[in-house]
Amino acid sequence: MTGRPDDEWLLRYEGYDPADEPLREALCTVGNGYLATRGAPPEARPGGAHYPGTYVAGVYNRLASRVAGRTVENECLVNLPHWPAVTFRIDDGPWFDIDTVHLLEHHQTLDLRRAVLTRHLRYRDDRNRVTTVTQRRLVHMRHHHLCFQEVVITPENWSGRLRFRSELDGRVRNTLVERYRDLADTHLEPVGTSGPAPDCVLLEMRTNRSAIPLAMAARTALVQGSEPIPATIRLRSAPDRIALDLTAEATPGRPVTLEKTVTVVTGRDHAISSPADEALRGLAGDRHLDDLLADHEQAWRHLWERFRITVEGHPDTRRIVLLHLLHLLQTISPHSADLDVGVPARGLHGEAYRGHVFWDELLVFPILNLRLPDLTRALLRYRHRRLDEARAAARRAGHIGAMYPWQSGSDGREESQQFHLNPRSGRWLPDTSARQHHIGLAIAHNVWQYHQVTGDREFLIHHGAEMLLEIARFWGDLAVLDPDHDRYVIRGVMGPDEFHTGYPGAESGGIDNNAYTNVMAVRALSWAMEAYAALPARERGELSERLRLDPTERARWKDITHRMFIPFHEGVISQFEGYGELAELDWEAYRSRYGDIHRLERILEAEGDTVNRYRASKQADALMLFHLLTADELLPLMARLGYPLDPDTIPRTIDHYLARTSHGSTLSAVVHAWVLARAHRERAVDFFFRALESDIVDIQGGTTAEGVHLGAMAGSVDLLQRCFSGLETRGGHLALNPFWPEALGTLEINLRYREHFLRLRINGDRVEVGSTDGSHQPVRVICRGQTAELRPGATVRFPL
Ligand code: IFM
Repeated sequence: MTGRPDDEWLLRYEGYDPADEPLREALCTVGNGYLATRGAPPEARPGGAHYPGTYVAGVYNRLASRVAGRTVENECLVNLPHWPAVTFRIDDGPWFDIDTVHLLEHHQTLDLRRAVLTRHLRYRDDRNRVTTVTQRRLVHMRHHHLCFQEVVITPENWSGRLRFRSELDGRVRNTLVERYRDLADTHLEPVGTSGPAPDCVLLEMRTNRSAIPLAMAARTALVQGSEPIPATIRLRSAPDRIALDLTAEATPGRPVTLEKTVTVVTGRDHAISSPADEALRGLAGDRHLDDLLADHEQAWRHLWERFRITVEGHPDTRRIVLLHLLHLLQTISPHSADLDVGVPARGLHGEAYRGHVFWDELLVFPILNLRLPDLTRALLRYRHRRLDEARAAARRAGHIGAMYPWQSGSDGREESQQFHLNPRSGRWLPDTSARQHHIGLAIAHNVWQYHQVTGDREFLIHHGAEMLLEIARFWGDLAVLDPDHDRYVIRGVMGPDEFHTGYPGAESGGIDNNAYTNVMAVRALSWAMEAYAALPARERGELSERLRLDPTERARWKDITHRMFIPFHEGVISQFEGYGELAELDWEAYRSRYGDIHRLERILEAEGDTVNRYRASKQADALMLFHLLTADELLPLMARLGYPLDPDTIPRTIDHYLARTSHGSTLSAVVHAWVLARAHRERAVDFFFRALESDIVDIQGGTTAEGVHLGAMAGSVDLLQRCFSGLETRGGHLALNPFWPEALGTLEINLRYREHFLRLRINGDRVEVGSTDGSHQPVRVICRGQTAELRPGATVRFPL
């Protein structure tokens, strides 16, 4: 990546190397929250260096496959037809193929301000003809069904017949991820093609199991300047693709432009009569391209106004922060509010984890809560709609309440795979990650956070309290009173550290008393009781009757919040009970033998060993407690449980795990930066930069190409927003306690808190909070013990 220091809004790539393409294609994805398209060139076919991928949020399909002698089912976010497909040839020469011509120049730029991808190249062919090609693409942020691809060809030293092929190409499968290549990958079946007008084509397909109809329509025009040019047009079609071939005369120095406008509609969309009908209606009308572009830019300008976060620091830092926000907004945007979708961990940018929804939204919601809280609400509704499925899962497991799935897709059933491939050993192994029941605790946390930030009582009354109570109920039931400890214990789970699937010798049975899980379960029980008490009497009575909640159950919950077992060893919080008895790993030996040991579990398994034997974590686990809870929250909670922590316990615990973590997940750097921010600012800043690099330099070695890491993207921004600034939104006021790294210069953030649009400015010397004009209630701002009332239109300042 390179960039001019003066333009942090451009992500530029110079040159062309097929080996870099998969990463670039993921990072150059353009999208609008409804759909996203990877940055594969329009002429690309899958295979080799390129992977054309388009994904519409929530369009999943389930297929059965045979792996390791068993039938398994996987639900996948479906790769949809390649709508940008445009290629060209000169006279009767071959169709353009970047990998066979002699390239003279190649630049690619993602304009972060407008989410427009531009590629510019010059090449010489085997007849010494020199041609300039410029390709421009966008997925419209205001009109969410609309996409646009432009290809401009300029002959430099030749004239001749220029033939374009503009296609909707349904010959796509889900083949991006090498590890999944043994799994069934064909999710679409053709329905029909037609050419309803000379410049227009329509492709209809359907997912072959979920039966979601899909239509794409394309209108293609050839212009010179802004004038249409005479062209002969031929329609070509096959069941799974349809194209227009457009031929015109080209002369040196006179650019010929192909403009392709495409609409994408699926059967999941609202306010449509049918996908095909809507796709064609979307192309009708005489909206001028310039107006559409202006609308698109305006929609992005409005979003950037809300999402403005800037640090003085280095321009590369600012660029990456913008890139992270861009990809967040291309995955979750105001369009998501109506879609019944969750937050796919890898964006709409690829096929890793099959587009599933995990707990990563924990790191995404803090960004949305303080800007577009109605989006968090919509994403929480995705969870609420799947509450019945979570209840059924709890019942099947012999429990009450709601057991949310670790991985979720269309209908909320558990989508974690039953077997996964260790690419190092080539073995398919049982996958026990569905034991990560802590996902439900993250959902409870998110409900509570949303409530704290917005004070949205209607949500709490109609959805939030029910989720909190049902989640609490599950944990209240899973916790059992253990006579040996004379405390409540939780057995057979997996913590956020995905290395430990069980104890040595019982590899898939889960572990007991994961400290993070036990503490968060206590929190969830407390939130449920608080929410219950906060409901208006009528709604409380109705909910209580509906859920058959009785005082005995609530009394048990209260007891658990005083008597939960938390394991310790060597003066630190144990990741789980028995962790202290595990062997120490010789980290240096493994580092020097393997170099990259992020995925230590794969290395050990391939060696015939198991990571379960060692004190080794993939990512922050016990340390998540210091990420989600401030010391003010954690210390009284632990004291109430009968574990008063001495002042050194937290730093000792941080050091203990820091030395024993491989950071095999990009979430790890975010959490480590957070927990180190108070005591080890420099190390925290190192982890912050590591989190920023997660995708742009693909620190996990090849994973970004399969989809960006949305949790790390949002989490790295949240480090600026809430961690280094010490921003908290508890108890109806705004608190700030900055530990601001001066190397980052001044921070400026736009926020929405309650009715206020705020502008926050922090540097090493002072904090400033300004509110825009309006008639809303003043808000209390507290900064390191100083309190001020912030009125609309006013600014409060605190020296540090
Ligand atoms: O949710 C994460 C998990 O914590 C670590 N493995 C990847 C998942 C999806 O990002």
